[in-house]
Amino acid sequence: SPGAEWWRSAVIYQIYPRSFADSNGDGMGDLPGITAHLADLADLGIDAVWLSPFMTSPQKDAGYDVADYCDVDPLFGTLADFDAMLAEAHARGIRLIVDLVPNHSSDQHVWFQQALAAAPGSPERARYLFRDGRGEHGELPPNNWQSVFGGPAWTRVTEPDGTPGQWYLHLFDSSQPDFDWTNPEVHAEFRRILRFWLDRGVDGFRVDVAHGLMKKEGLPDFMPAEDAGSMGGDSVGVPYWGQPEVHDVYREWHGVLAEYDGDRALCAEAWMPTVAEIAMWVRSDEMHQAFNFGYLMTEWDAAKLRDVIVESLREYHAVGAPSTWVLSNHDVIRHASRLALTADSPQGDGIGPNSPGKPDPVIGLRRARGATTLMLALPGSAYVYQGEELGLPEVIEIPDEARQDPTWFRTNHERYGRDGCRVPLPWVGDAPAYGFNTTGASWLPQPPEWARLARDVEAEDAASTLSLYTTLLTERRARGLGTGTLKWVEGYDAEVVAFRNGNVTVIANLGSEPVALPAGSVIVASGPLADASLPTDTTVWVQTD
Ligand code: ISL
Repeated sequence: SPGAEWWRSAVIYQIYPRSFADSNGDGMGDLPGITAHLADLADLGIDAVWLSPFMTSPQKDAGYDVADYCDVDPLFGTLADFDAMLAEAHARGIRLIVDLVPNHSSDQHVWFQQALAAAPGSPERARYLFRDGRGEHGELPPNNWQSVFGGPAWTRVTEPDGTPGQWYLHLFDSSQPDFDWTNPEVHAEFRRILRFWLDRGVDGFRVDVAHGLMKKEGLPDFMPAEDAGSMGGDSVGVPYWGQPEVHDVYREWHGVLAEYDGDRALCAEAWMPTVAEIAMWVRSDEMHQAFNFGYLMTEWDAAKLRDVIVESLREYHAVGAPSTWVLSNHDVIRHASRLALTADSPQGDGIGPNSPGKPDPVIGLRRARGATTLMLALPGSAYVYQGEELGLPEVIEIPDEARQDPTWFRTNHERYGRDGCRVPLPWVGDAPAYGFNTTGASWLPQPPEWARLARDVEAEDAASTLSLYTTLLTERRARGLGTGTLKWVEGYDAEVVAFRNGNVTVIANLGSEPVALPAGSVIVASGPLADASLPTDTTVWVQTD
């Protein structure tokens, strides 16, 4: 597995702990469940794990609402379980990065509780963004910002004396108050949190909402997109995304990580509109990586894919970093469904009860396998979201009463939210809860197709998606594709993506006509090949020297 600056070419597997594996039968995945399956992840051939939040939390946003940053939520286990998991991962050569949520805490965090009990203008309030309301009696929110999950981004509190009082900012749910990152106390606290996990041995952090920590001074009203354009930039008008002061925070954290040996790394989660804006969080003295959402958001179209690959290599190269590649995560429609959707937002909350049509599962899976076979041949680092190695689709048929994502509630059921990509994994086709645990309990219901998509079933099938991922990861590592260089191959139709990386020629056929295979031996194909030709929606790796 990669050594120095391992993150430049690593394949990093995202574990969403509540849905991975449940050791105690309460229907919620946990840390001992992860430890028990690390051997399976080593067999799959990944280099590192990114673990979504497992810290103490009331779980209003599935753990992205942290009440204690330096402890494990009892749902998931204990700090001793964490240490055991980390030791087992390291023993197997798997690095571990953990999720850090610095934009906001839970409203149950002791600092927020202290802020509610303290007076306006107090140092306790100054750790968050409390403001007086507008209107004669302060009855209107301080500005017009909207929550990402829907509804206003401000909630009014009742003061300790019982009167209606100030408002606090929450870019997400009202249970997730935003910190004030102009306050040095907040900086000091997060340096302490970083060191707490670095001292335990983690290899780095995935930084949640990395583009949101700093807000424009004065918290001015948000200018509608039309006007923002006339100010000269895509996100220039958004006063809470991508403010330049955020760079200071990441320089500070880079310095903290640099005090530790072993190439600890920071990866930014920053949903900005262009690859260039995403890449701006990466610098040799700031973040090591940023998720390439430009690639994720690209539809199944050869010209658009070529363009985004060119743009990604250029923009990340310009900041001295490798590109990352990612197709799925816990916030977006699983790519085995998304790539068969026509005109929807890739974010899970983009589909709802009134969305047109349902993605075709056969086309979706074929394209997902083709897209992954393309992705894992690209130079740079790749992220794999738990379950995509089984070809799991988005689960759309979840009973309304079982849904848990705050988006579902905050939009009055107009958007389904992101539960459909978070359904607990199937490990055993013929077992209670498909082997997620032994009791059959599951925090979200699992659909019947989990029986044939279970890990043990796919492990026996050479044509399964699990077998495909295992071959791709083995060959990627053996051939050093992650540290290679991409060279475009000319001479194919516009609907074909073709490039070389080392001795591997990669051909993806997104057109409707079969494409002739180049001379050489086939290493791996995302689907069946017919008469030495590459069918629609299929990608192949051919050794051509
Ligand atoms: O800001 C956005 C769009 O411009 C959102 O896509 C936003 O960046 C994204 O929702 C952030 O997600 C992360 O933080 C959320 C949490 O619910 C997600 O699960 C997490 O990945 C709040 O902590």
